[in-house]
Amino acid sequence: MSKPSILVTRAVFPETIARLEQHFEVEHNQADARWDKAELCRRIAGKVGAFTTGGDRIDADVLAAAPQLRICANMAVGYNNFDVAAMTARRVLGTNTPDVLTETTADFGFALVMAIARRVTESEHYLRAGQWDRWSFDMFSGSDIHGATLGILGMGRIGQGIARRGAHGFGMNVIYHNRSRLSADKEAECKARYVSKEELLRDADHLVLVLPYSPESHHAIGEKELAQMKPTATLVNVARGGIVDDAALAKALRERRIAGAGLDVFEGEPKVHPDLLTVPNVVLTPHIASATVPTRRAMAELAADNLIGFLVHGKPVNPLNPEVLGA
Ligand code: 8YV
Repeated sequence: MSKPSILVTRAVFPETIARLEQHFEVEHNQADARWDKAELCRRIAGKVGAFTTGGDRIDADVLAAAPQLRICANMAVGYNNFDVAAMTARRVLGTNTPDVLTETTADFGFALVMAIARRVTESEHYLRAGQWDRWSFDMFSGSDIHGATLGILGMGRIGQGIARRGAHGFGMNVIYHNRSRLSADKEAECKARYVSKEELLRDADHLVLVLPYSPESHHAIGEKELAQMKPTATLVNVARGGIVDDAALAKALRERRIAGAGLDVFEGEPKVHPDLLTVPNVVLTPHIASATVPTRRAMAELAADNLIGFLVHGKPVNPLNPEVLGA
């Protein structure tokens, strides 16, 4: 009997592909070519499963091109690239890779907090440009991390990881805002205090965004919110582009209405708003918060577990629309 066919849209670890090949005919984008929507539609036609990443938009058009499709397994915890309603209507299961990237992403969130607060990349550029010719009392003075108020917008797993690092590692005063309040136990573990969004914006010295992207969180940080922050505050986004209005942020940075920003995600990435590229008080990284070798391996393996679990054993590990599994 021939094996079911699946598509792997991006280059991933050869070991993961070898494992998938034990169960499936695998079409693998080994060259990591950039596929536009038409190419994705062409490649996904006839496949029963797809191993996707955050850059692959799975919408009604793609689904229409793949009538046999039963599962899209995202190698990411975020899944705003999936039109889940359209997938459910077509009885296509979506899965993601939660938990395995929590601590790595929280580490990186903290790396950006530190890099922007202590002006690490800005001062490095200065040194590399040969501009450092003497010590001066206020050269690249930043803001403190220890003892400062860490604000977290979106208090899921990654937000809690960042809170724990801030509270336990740096003695920060941690405040957060979230759709729902954490249990008392979790708040105690993170030493975090629930506040309104207004208080969060007003009081945070370092504000970290870790909320999922949805139409409700679109431009959760725009001109109005930036105006509520302290001029000495920093902003870090390790969640999704689109949560921040990048044009408004670039303007606020240029006008020094906030002190700095650390951004790993952008509206319309991999394109970056040109104004963000020209302001000095920003640290920009290309969506690498989960990029350590062990974590990327764990994400790839979990996406493969979901494909094998569902297509071979009828039991996915991380179903996003479990209603598809019934009947
Ligand atoms: C991925 C991410 O690198 O997990 C997520 O939601 O944003 C990142 O870890 C990216 O989405 C590729 O799939």
